[in-house]
Amino acid sequence: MRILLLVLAAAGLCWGQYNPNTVPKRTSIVHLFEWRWQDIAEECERYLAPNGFGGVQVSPPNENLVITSPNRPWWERYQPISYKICSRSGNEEQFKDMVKRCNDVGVRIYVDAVVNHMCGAAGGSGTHSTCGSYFNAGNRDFPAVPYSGWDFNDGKCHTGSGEIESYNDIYQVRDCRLSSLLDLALEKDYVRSTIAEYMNRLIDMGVAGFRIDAAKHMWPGDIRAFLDKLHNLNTQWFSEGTKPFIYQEVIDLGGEPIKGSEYFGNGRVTEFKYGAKLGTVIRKWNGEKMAYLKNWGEGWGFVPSDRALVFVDNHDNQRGHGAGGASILTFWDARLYKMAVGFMLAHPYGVTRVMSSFRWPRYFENGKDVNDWVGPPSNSDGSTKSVTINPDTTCGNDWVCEHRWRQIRNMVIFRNVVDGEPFSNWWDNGSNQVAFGRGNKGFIIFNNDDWNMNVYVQTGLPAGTYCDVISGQKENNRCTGKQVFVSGDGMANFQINTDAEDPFIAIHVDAKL
Ligand code: ZXY
Ligand code: CA
Repeated sequence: MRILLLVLAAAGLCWGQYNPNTVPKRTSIVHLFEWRWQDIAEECERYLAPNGFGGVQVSPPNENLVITSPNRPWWERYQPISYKICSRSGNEEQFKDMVKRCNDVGVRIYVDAVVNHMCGAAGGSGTHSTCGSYFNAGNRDFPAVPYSGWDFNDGKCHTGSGEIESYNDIYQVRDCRLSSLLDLALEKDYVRSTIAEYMNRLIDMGVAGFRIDAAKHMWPGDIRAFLDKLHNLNTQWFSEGTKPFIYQEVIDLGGEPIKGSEYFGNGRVTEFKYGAKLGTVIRKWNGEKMAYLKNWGEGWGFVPSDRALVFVDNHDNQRGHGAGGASILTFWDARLYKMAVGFMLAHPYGVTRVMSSFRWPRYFENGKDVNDWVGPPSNSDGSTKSVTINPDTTCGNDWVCEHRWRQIRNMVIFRNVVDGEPFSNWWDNGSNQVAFGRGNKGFIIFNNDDWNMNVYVQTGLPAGTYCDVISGQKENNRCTGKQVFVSGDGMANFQINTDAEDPFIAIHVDAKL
C-alpha cells in the first residue's frame, strides 16, 4: 500500500503546483513590471519583506529583440532571442543577486516564462538584441539557444497566412503564429528539453515559480511535458521536494473553445473574468451593483478558488486594450482602483497579485490609447531608469508603485492577518453599500453609493477600539486614521460619506488599539 502511494505520487498524481511557496502568513504577489533587478533587490529588503509581501513577478529575464519602431515598446520583452539572462532589467549576475537577497528576506521571485514563441517573423536578422546575440528570424535561426527551422511550427499551421486567423479553431490557436511571433514546435523533445533547461537554470538560482506566458497558445500536454522535466526548488531556501509554483496565462473570458480548466493539471490559471467583472461592478456599469458581490468567486462562473491567480489589472489590460477592455480599473482611476484592490485583498478567493506600474503619456484617439505601446521610463540610450524613492515613500521617475499606496499596502497586510479565516458576516443595503468579515480577524465595509452611509453592522470581531487601515494605520499604539469601536456583541457603527477620500474602512485584529 505504502509503495503504491509512493508510485502514484511519483507518477505525478498531485503534480500540479498550486502553492506559491511563500513563507507562512505572506499571501500576495506583486508584479514589479519592467523593474531592474537591482531595484527589486532593494525593494525586497527595504519594503516588501517589512510589509509582508509574499513574492514578486518579474518581467521576462531572457534576451529579447530590441525594437526601435516604435521605440522600445514594453512588449519587446515578449519577443525572445535567446535564454541568456540579459535584458533591460539587468544581467545574470544582477538577477542572481536579486533572487538571493529577496529569498534571504523571505520574498519569492516568480519568472515570466515566454516559451510559446521567439521574436516576430519580420524581426529581421543581425545582433539587435539585448545581449547582442545573432539571430535570423527569416531563416528561423537562433544560434544562441540554439533553435533552427526544425524547431518551429511552420509546417504544422494550416492557415493561409501562417497566423492565428480564428480563435474558434483550437489547432490554429496552438500551432499558428500569435501576432506573427515564430511559434515553437513544443511537441519536439528537443524544444521541451531546451525550455526545461532554461527554467531549471532559474530554479537552481532560487526562483519559486513561473508565470507561463501565452499558455492558451500551447497544448496543455506540451506544457506538462516541459514541467515534468523541472527540478525541485533550491533547498537553500525551500524544503526538500518542493515543486515550482505554476500559473498559466490563459485569457478565457468565455466565448472561445479554449477553457482555462484544460490547464488545471499543470498549475493555476489567470482568471481574467475577475478584474473585468470587478471593474464593471465598481464602475456600476450594465446595472451592476456591489450587493451582487455576495457570491463573488465560483458563484460568478470563475474557476475554483484553488486554481485561480487573480488581479484587478495586469500589464496588458491596464492599457485599455486586451482582455477586459474598458471596464478594467487601473491606477489612472485611483479612487475606484483602491476600492477594487481592497475588495480583492479582503476576499478569500484565489492567489492575489497586485500590479505595480510605470506611468506613460496616455493619449486617446477614437477611444484607443495611441501610446499603449510605450515602454518603461528610460534614458536616451534606452536603458531603464532606476526606481527612486521620495521622502514621502512614493516612487519617482514615473514609477507608480501602487504597492506602496497606503490603502493597498495595508490591505496586503490585512490579507495576511485574516489568512485561512472564512468569508463571514456579509451585509449589504441592496445597492452599493456592502461589508464582510473574515472570521473573527478582520472586517471591511464599502460605500460606493451616491449617498452617505451610517449603519450598525455585525463585524464578528472581539470588542475593542480598532484603527482603520485605509485612512491610516496603527503606529506606536496610536491610530493615524479613523477609529472604529466594536462592542461586546461584535456590532459597530460605520459612517462613510459618499464624497469620502476613500469610501471604505477596514479593520483587523493586528490594528486593535
Ligand atoms: N501587442 C500589440 C502589438 C504587438 C504586441 C498587438 O496589437 N498584438 C495583437 C493582439 C494581442 O495579442 C497578443 C497576445 O499575447 C501575446 C502577444 C500578443 C503574448 C506575447 C507576446 C505578444 O501580441 O506580442 O508573449 C494575446 C493572446 C491571447 C489573447 C489576447 C492577446 O486572448 O490569447 C500586444 C501584446 C500583448 O498587444 C501581450 C503581450 C504579452 C503578454 C500579454 C499580452 O503577456 O498578455
Ligand atoms: Ca503555439
